Parts: sequence; C-alpha cells; structure tokens
Amino acid sequence: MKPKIPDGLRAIEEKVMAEERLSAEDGMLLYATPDLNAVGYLANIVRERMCGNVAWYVRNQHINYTNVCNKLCKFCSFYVKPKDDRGYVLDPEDVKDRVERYLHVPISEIHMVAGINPKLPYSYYLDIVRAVKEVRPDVAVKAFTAIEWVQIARVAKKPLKEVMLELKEAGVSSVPGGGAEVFSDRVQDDLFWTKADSEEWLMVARTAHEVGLHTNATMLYGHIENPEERIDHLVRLRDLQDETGGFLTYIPLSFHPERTEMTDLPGPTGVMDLREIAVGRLMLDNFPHIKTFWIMNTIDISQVALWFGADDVDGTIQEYEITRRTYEETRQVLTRKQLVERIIEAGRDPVERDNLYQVLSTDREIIEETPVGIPGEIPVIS
Ligand code: V47
Repeated sequence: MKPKIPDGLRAIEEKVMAEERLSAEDGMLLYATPDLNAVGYLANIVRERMCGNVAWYVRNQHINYTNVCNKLCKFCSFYVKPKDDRGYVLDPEDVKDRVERYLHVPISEIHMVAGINPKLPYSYYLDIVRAVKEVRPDVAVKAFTAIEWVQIARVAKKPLKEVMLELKEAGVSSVPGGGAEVFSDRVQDDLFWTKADSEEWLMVARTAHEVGLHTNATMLYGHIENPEERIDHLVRLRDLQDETGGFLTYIPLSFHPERTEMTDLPGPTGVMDLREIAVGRLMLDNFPHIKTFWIMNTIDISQVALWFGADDVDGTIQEYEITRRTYEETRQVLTRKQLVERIIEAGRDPVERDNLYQVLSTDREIIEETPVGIPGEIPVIS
C-alpha cells in the first residue's frame, strides 16, 4: 500500500515515477527525512521496475588467504601486523584444502580477498587462483579488492592492466567491491591513511572494466562519515558506471565496531542499514543490482531490505573472517534451504545465480544439503 509521501519528498517521487535521475541534493533529502518508510517505498518502485519480484542469491565460499596486513585501517578487526604471531598465509595447497572442504556443496562462486601482506610475490597470486581452479574448474573466482590489485601490480612490477589480464587468464572472472570504504579525504586521513585513495580505487575499477572484468562496489558506513560524504561516494560510483557500465552490484557495508580500534562507536542501527540500501537503490540508477550482505546486516534485516531496494542476498558463505564475534569464530553460514525459505517468507521469488547473474535455479522446495559445510554439521541461525 502506498504510504503518504511527505511534502519534502514529493519532487523526488515525481522523478522516480518519471524515471529521472536524482541529484545529490535529492540524496541529502533522502538522508534527512525521518520517514524511512517513504524512502523505502520509493526505492522499492525502482527495485521492482528493474528486477520484478526476484531475489537473487548465490551459493558461495569466502577464502581469506592471509590476515597479515600493513595498512592498519582503524575500522578493521581482521588484520594482524606483519610480525604478529597470529598471522597466517594460506599456501596454494591450503587453498586447495579449503576448496575441497566444501566440494560436496554445489558452490558457484569463490570470493577470495585478504590483507596486504608485503611478503607475497606476484607468482603467489597466480598460484592461489590456479589452485582454486584445479580443484573446482567450474567455479567462478571473484578475487582481490582494489587495494590488493594495486599491491599485486606493485610486486609484479607490471602495469595493472597486464596483471589483470594475466590473472584473468589464470581464472579470475570478476572483482569484488571491497576496499572502497568512503570516498572522502577527511575520513581516509583519520581511518585508512595508508591505503589507495578514492581516485586509485576508481582507476582500478575502470581498468577492470576495460579488460572485461565486471566488478562490484561497496561503501562502509556508520562510523565517522557524514551524509554529504556518502552522497559524494554514490555520485562518483554512478559517474564511473555511466562511463564504463562495468559495475554489477552495489553493497553498502554496515560497520561493525567489535574488536576494532573504534569500539567506542555504537555502529549502525537497523534503520540506518535499511536507509543505506534504499538510498543506494535510488541514487545508483545505473547499477543493475543492490545487495544486502546478511553477515553484516543480519538475515532478519536482509529480509526487510528486499522491500527497501535490495534484490540480492549474499549468500551461503560457509566461513567469514573479516567481521565475526570472536577472533576464533569463523563459521558463518546459511544453507541454501535456509536462505530460500527466508526469501520466500519475505514474499520474494528466490533465484539462484552465478557471479554474473546467470540463472542457475528457481527451485522453491529445497532438500537440505547434508552434510552441510563441515560434514555432519547443520548450522543454526543465531
Ligand atoms: O573492504 C572491514 C569492510 C570489506 C569492517 O563484492 C568491514 O560481492 C564492517 O568488500 N565492519 C570486505 N565492514 C568485504 C566486501 C564484500 C563483502 C561481501 C560481498 C562483496 C562483493 C564484497 O569489508 C572491506 C571493508 O570495507 N570491512 N572491516 C568492519 N569492522
């Protein structure tokens, strides 16, 4: 049912109905209004226009090949410094073991990202991608954030484009959206001053698109950034997408302060999470997909997000290290059955996809895959 649209959003409603682009000022109004329901309603119009009633999901696995990182980002709870004895590097054989661990689950995408470990040579990156493909030739490897790509080109001593073509040849088939954080020098100076800046992040995405690799884009929100910075971030993504058309999906990432240097911050609320999905859908009119990453948003908020602009719920995941409750805990999984049931309960039509949004299955009746993940274990949603 149509909610009452507040006077301040009427002009935006007209633009949405006329399929006109929203301005940065419109974006600021979407952040300022207390009427989240109206923002979500408008985002849902765009979402249904672009994707109908479909909610995409993927059976995937994350592999974080090293936790050693020299970037020292204040928002990150994953990394350890180069000499820390908790540091690990998965060698190509370890990567194969990780892939073999879930061979009994028909995973279509492996998401492989990690810290910036200065010890790793160029050959390492080629070897770990080949290792995945050796064990699971049909799986799509979605690998390396922009920051890693900059590092890989540095150690390869080759132009980024050449490195991308070589890693593509080795088996990389798309690029995840991480490392973008917020495109703001002010935020960068405080939280991630050693990392590639916004221009570099956008340059990596542009180069990936030039060599035919689709990429995603993220924005980490709910820490010290402000609405102007978030809108600037979205407009710059939209501008690049106008140029290249190479982005597939936008994923707003809800900041988790646990175990970071910013534990004094409360982190985003459910209202902020839903607003970020909705503003993303409304501003990024040229992005085909908006993803809710349940690991950060929770599966409960993700169900609602499917009515606030999101058309994609990521994913079955298996293990996730970048954010987790304790250092030791990495197991974070929803089975396909659990994911599909949550999507159906939310009133959407589940469609399993691969990393390029090709349809793999529209099944609604899912037989539980046992053993799931670690053999014998049925995960419990907490
Ligand atoms: O770049 C780090 C973020 C990103 C925290 O492309 C944090 O499909 C919240 O990019 N709280 C990595 N976020 C994850 C990522 C991603 C995830 C899912 C799907 C895709 C995709 C990409 O996680 C990092 C950083 O922005 N991050 N620390 C934290 N404490």
